[in-house]
Amino acid sequence: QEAEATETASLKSDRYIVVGFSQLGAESDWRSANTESMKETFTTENGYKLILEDGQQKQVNQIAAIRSFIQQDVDYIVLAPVTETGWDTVLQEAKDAGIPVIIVDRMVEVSDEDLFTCWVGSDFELEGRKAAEWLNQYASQKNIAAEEIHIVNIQGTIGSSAQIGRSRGLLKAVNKYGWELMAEVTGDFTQAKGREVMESLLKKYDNINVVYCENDNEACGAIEAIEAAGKKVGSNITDGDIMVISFDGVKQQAMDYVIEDKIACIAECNPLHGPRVKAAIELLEKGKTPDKLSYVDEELFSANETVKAITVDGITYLVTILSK
Ligand code: GYE
Repeated sequence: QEAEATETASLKSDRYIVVGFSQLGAESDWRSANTESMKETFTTENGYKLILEDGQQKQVNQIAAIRSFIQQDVDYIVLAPVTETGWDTVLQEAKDAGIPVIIVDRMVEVSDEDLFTCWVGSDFELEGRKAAEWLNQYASQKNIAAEEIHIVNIQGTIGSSAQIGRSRGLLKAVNKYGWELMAEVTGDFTQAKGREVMESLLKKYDNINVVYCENDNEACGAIEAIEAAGKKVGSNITDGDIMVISFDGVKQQAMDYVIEDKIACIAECNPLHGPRVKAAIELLEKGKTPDKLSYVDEELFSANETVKAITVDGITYLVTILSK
């Protein structure tokens, strides 16, 4: 550790800005793209030294990483938190050490908002509401009654902002439109777990016709399970098809599935936060205050031309129709 501290000190004397990044893991294509974006942005050519720690889905590992960043006296700590709660103590330690903390992607739920400097990420509940509203529009265009819609939700990592927001977005629509939500089971945002969970859901329920997957990796896994069970993924949900709805729009296979109509709709989630975090650091370096919360604008992708636009809270979003 002393060696680390000396190394950091010498880097500082070289006038690099040292950024300690606690990434939560490597569960999905979204996550890989997010890590890549940080690595590409915080290069020595750009005047940075990035110390990257992979938390492997465990908050204890992330807390240990933050503590080691504090010991190394980094200039900034960037945290992509696995879940929302449980950060107060370690963020207080960073604050006491005078190190600004930038939260990225998922959010933290803390007793005092001053425990972090700013946050960049997505409005996950809005993503969920947009995806659910796409389904509502689709059903009304096709004259499909609410009672005919039987949904299972393959959730993300329980307690993560992306899961909480997307599940809430769906639940609001279920309550509003009267669809049947048969099950909510976590798929941990991975393809393997998505497949496994879908396999068991198909054994348990024979009338599932919509699968709401909280990311693309789970969606790809669910599609494998559906096809292995001899069922068809598609949009004719009153005719035996199972419709897949998903989030991210990062994984190439998922985008291909959209074009093949195997994924009906993807609510985009943008992982390219490196430049956004850098912009915040640049402001802080100049003694300015970045916005406390910065949300990224995101689209809906579909190859199905039934729904051209949706409206949530009075705001209309055009659907980006990917051509076949
Ligand atoms: O949607 C999922 C990833 O927190 C927004 O985490 C992120 C989510 C993303 O594993 O693919």
